[in-house]
Amino acid sequence: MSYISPVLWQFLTKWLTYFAIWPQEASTVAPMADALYLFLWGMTVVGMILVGALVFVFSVRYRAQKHPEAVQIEGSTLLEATWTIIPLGIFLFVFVWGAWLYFRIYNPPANAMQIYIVGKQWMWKAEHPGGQHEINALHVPTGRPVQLTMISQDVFHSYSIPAFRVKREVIPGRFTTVWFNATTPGTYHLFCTQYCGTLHSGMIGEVTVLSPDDYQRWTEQSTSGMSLAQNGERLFNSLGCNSCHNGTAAARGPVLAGVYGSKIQMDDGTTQIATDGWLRDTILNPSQHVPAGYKPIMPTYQGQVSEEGLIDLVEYIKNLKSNYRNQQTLVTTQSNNAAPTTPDMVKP
Ligand code: HEC
Ligand SMILES: [Cu+2]
Repeated sequence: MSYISPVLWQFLTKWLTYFAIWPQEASTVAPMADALYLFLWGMTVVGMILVGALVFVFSVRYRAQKHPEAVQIEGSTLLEATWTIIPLGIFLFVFVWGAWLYFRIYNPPANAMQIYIVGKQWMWKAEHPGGQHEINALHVPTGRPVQLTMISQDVFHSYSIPAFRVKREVIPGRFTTVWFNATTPGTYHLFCTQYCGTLHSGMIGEVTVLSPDDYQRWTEQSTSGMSLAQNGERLFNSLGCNSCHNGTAAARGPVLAGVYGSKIQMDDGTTQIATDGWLRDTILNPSQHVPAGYKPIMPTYQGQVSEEGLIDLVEYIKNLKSNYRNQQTLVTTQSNNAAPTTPDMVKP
C-alpha cells in the first residue's frame, strides 16, 4: 500500500479483518479500494468530531445565563469561503480518486486471462477456454490478471467477490466484464448481490485461488477433454454455419478467420468493432450487422443456441486465425493466454 506506511497499513487491515469489519484483502485492487474507504471514513469521523466539538463549545460559551440579550452578527465572507472551498477540495479529491479506481477496476488489461461466467436462477457456471466447467466455484491462479466475461440466462444477477473488492452486474442479452489479479492463495466467498428470486440467497459459491503451479495441475485434472473452441467448432458445423462461412470462393457469408478484434465496414457506412459481444449479437441479430458488400441472408439463431453454446461459438470464431480448422485442437490444458509453446525450429 503506497498511500500510508506499510507497517501501519498491515496493522490496520489485520485488525479490521480480525474484528470482521471487512473481508481479507486478496487482490491487487483490494488495498486500493480499502484505502479510499478508510479515507472517506476518516473524513467522516473528523467532520463529526469537529461539528460535535463546536456544538459543545458554542452551547457553553453562548449560553443564555452569560448572554441574556441576543446579538446580531453580520456574516463573514472569509469564513464562508473557507468552509466552502475546503470541503469542495476534499470532495473533488475523492471524486478523482474514485474515478481513477473505477477505471482501474473496470478496464481489463489486454493480456488478461479469459474466463466466461453464465449466471442463472440460481447458480453460477464458470467456463474456462481449456474446457474446464465449474458450478458455484471458480479456480484462478495468483499473479495474473483474470478477466471474467459474464452473461445471464434469465434475470439480472451480480457477481461479487468481496475479498477481491470486485462486483459487476450480470445482465441477460449482454456481456459485462470485470477483472482482478489475485494475490493470496485460499478460498473466498462468491455471492450474487442482486436480488434475483426465491433462492437468491443460495446463489453463492467459492473462489479458490491457487499458486501458478497448483493452478496448472488443476487445469490438467479438470478438463472435460474438449476446449470451448472445439465445442464451438462442432456447433458451427452442426448448425450449418459452415455452409455459408467456409472461406471458399462460393461461400455466401464473409470469412470469419481473423475477424475478431477487427474494424468492419458496414453497408450503412458505419464501422463496427468485432468484440465478444458483437460476435454474439451477429449470431442472434444478423440483420443489424450487415457488412458492406453482403446481403442480409443470414438467418437468426435466436432461441436455438444456449448462452453456453454462444460462448463456444464466440470462442471458436475468436480462435480462427487463418482457416476453418481449429488451431487449438487438443490444447485443452492451456488457458488461452498461457505462454505459447514455440514449435520446433524448421531450418530451410
Ligand atoms: C445462409 C448463409 C449463412 C448461414 C447459415 C450463417 N451465416 Fe453468418 N453470415 C452470412 C452472411 C451473408 C453474413 C453477412 C451479412 C449478415 O450479417 O447478414 C454473415 C455474417 C456473419 C458474421 C459477421 C461477420 C462479419 O465479418 O461481418 C458472423 C460472426 C457470422 N455470420 C457467424 C455465423 C454463425 C456462428 C453461424 C451459425 C450459427 C452463421 N453465421 C450462419 C451468412 C450465413
Ligand atoms: Cu442471482
